[in-house]
Amino acid sequence: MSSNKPRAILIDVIPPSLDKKIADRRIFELESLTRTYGGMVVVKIIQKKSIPDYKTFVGSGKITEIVDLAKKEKVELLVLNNILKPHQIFNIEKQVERQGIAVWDRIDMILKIFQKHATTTEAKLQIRLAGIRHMGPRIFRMGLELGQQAGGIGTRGSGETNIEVMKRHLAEQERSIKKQLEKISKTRSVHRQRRDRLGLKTVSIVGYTNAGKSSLLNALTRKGAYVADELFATLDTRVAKLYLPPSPDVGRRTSDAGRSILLSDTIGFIQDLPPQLIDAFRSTLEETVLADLILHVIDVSDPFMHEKIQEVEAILDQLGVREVPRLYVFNKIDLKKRIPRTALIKQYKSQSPVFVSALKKDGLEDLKHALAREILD
Ligand SMILES: Nc1nc2c(ncn2[C@@H]2O[C@H](COP(=O)(O)OP(=O)(O)OP(=O)(O)O)[C@@H](O)[C@H]2O)c(=O)[nH]1
Ligand SMILES: [Mg+2]
Repeated sequence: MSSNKPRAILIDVIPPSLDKKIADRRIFELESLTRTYGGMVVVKIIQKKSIPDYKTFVGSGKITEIVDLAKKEKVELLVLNNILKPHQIFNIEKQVERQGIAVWDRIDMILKIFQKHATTTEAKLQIRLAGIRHMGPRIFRMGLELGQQAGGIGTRGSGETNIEVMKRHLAEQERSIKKQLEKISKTRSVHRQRRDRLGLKTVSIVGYTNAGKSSLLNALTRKGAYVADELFATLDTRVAKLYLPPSPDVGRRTSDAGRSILLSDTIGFIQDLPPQLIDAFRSTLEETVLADLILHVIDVSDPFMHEKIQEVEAILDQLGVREVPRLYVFNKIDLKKRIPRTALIKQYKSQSPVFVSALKKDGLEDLKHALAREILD
């Protein structure tokens, strides 16, 4: 074995009645996440179960099987595609800790990728906050179990004291991180007020992760945002100025100066985006909430395009973005031979669909005109 990538077993617990196509998509997405993290997928296990097991989520028989396999395959990582209760992760961990195998659920996985990609102070703080909120209960639980064990051998109470200390420590950390985040958020709102005073309209680029949001920002503005075939390549918000040409049919109603807008790129969405993360990233996403227009970038070559559109809309809903008008941008048209433009235009009529390739810089003029029509003319 020449590779030193962590070897991983992926496990997805799904309801027995789940459509095969959807089940495939779920495990495929977990594979992409694992690859983005830098792991190597050794085995994928789909476990059909109508009700998750209280103790181990997966079920004790299956877990024993998986643990044996993990030892045989010398993996370092078990990744579950579900959101587990702290005690469930703890119970699985107990069975593999001697082998040095880590157990992550979907939130852990996403947090690890975020950690890897975070560059700004704000993103790093937001991830630490989400981590405390996610890991916190697990640590209490572990403390509790240790406390009970300790109690059994006559050192009653010491465990509980430890829990209290840990609780206090985490609560203090959480408070301090929140304070720092508030400060950054205030600075941002000062920036926003300044931009408001300039009278510039703002457009927020949103979309499923890997749809091509940063590519589009770069193609339109040469801003140099980080682009990668990875999930969650972008974690901060980037704002760039964009000049919109006057529409030929409207003529020059506004002055040249009045034809600039601000375009912002931000973190991508994913199905089941853990609420802890939405919460922690709320201030980054504020930019989106307060925009004049949402530019929703969609990968038209994605077989799950329609599902992903719905999932992005659901997250926008969670963020309280309901009234802001949408413009749907179907990207990556270079990847698909036959694009059902007419059908898409009909289905998403009120979102004024536009078709582009950020990579080939195709359709960008149409997009600029559509933007101008929506917010300037
Ligand atoms: N073929 C093709 N590839 C594209 C196009 N636009 C983006 N890509 C590729 O898609 C991948 C993701 O692009 P990004 O711009 O990083 O996507 P993003 O939506 O910002 O992704 P996150 O920040 O990770 O959520 C990269 O490999 C891009 O090169 C396009 O129009 N055509
Ligand atoms: Mg990006």
